[in-house]
Amino acid sequence: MQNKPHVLIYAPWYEPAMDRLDEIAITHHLYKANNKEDFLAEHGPKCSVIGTMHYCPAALMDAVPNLKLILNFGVGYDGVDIPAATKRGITVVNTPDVLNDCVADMALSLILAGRRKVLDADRYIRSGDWEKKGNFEYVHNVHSSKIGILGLGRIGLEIADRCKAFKMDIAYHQRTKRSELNFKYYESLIDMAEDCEILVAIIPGGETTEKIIDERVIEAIGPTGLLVNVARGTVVDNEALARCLKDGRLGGAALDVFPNEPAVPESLLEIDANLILTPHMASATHLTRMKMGMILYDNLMALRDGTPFKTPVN
Ligand code: NAP
Ligand code: 8YV
Repeated sequence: MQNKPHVLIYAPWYEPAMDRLDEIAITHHLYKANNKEDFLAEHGPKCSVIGTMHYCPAALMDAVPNLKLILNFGVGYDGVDIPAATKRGITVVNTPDVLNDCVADMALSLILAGRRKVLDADRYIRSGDWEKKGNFEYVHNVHSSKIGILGLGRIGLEIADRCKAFKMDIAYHQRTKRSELNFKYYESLIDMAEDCEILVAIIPGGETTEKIIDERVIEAIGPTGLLVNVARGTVVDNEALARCLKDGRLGGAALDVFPNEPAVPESLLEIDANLILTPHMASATHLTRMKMGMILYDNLMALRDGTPFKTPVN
């Protein structure tokens, strides 16, 4: 094949999908290099593409002077400097839609496990407490409970569909009302949090949503309520969350995402009940990760063939 583009892989993704890129491109794996500066200086100028996951600052773009395309493995691209890319004439593509079901499945897993305290109950048996102390505590319903979805976009809508099947009462908040849908819309997040027993966040990260779930919102969800975050770690004030869980102002939380992954705030790790932590795995099934990778493959083909990109975000 002629004119194989050179791709700088900043961070690796699902290996079977990443390996497919080698059919149509020459890949340079920066994350494997001992001396990243030397590696960038040697290979950066050859590359017209960067492959990454949610991260590409302007400085990295500048280290690849012939850059035309950024492949972002993920639908969220909050760590990619979009204005800098646009200014430099670089297209950024992401992987929307193919992960909606998977992420919604995970959100429901966390809602069900959090509400019914499945992990605490498992620990209750293993510690011998069932025999020592008798039956586990009573918990709150999933069915018939009121859920507020923060972000009724592609994934939020799939979560809503699943909540309907679980006979939940569904509301949502975002900046734009979706008049075509029958769910109750709240103009104010705090008002929705006050009315709901479960709040699930599925909005983009970045400056505009930073700590949008602050101490006031967390308190509004309340002592019998559950917060589920499958969005980005930055959308929650995690220190306030830890305080509210510790002193009982919030009933429980289930978090798939954290501000500085893979680090998890110490204040959360200290909490041993009513808190479920998962390592950013909502889209991490073989099939979904392959589909995400193949969207990037198709976009790379488009660059090679001079045809329109499949999923540009700028
Ligand atoms: P989407 O279709 O663009 O939906 C995002 C929704 O968030 C929109 O409906 C938008 O509505 C709302 N929103 C945006 N900014 C907001 C704000 N400041 N306040 C309130 N609502 C706001 O995106 P998606 O494909 O569903 O993905 C959503 C996000 O989920 C991604 O960006 C990513 O961060 C996260 N995610 C996480 C995982 C994981 O593994 N845990 C996997 C996939 C995605 P308005 O514009 O009307 O406000
Ligand atoms: C992935 C995600 O975990 O799509 C997103 O925005 O956060 C997830 O699907 C991912 O991109 C791999 O890090």
